[in-house]
Amino acid sequence: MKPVIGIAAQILKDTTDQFVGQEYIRLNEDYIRAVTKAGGIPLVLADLPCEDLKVLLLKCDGLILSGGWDIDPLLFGENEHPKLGRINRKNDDFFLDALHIAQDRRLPVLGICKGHQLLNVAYGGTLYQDLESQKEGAFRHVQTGERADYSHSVRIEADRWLSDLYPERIDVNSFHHQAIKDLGNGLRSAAQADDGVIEAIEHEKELVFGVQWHPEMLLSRNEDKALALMKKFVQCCAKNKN
Ligand SMILES: [Mn+2]
Repeated sequence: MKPVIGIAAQILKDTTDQFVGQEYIRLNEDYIRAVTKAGGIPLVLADLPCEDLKVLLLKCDGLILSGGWDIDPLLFGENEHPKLGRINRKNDDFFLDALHIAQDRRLPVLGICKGHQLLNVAYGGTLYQDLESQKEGAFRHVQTGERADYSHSVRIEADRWLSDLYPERIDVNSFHHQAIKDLGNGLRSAAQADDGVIEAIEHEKELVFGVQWHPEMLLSRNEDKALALMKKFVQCCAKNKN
């Protein structure tokens, strides 16, 4: 049977149409397509009371934390930097709840973009709240191109979860305002940009992985390459289930 992959979606306040202030559960369809093509069955998870979230995660074999806005700096012991972007604490707390349940169940977890940063914070790490002003020599990591355009390259580190999938250097997209500063406990870098920004992580012992780029958005450009990463995660969930 195919593994079921829970995908934690974002809570977003609408500011664009007639329902200003209305909150929406939003998940880019790319995630659904990517998990399906990688051989999994996606289950979209919304912000629910913990006991209900537990019931849904009992049906899951893995968890994906999706992309979204900035993370509340109080979660890593800092006050707001003047250039902190849009945050939604409720969303961060929901992601942390889902992660803690997945950890209790020893489910594999993949964080994408904000999800990758949230993993780092959950393991006690810190973030650059405004990468451009806080890290000297940082490239622009909020690209102006389309979602499947490449923005910068990353160097894949040896003996990591991505190293048997890709050559030493690959091009990726980049849509993040924040980035990992100090790594969380038990986490190590799996890929870095040339400005030193950590673009992928893995846990030393647990089945916990993160990527700062958006592989699901790259499906339309180079499906095999983008899918390799998703397939590896979905297969890890299938294997862990047995
Ligand atoms: Mn980047």
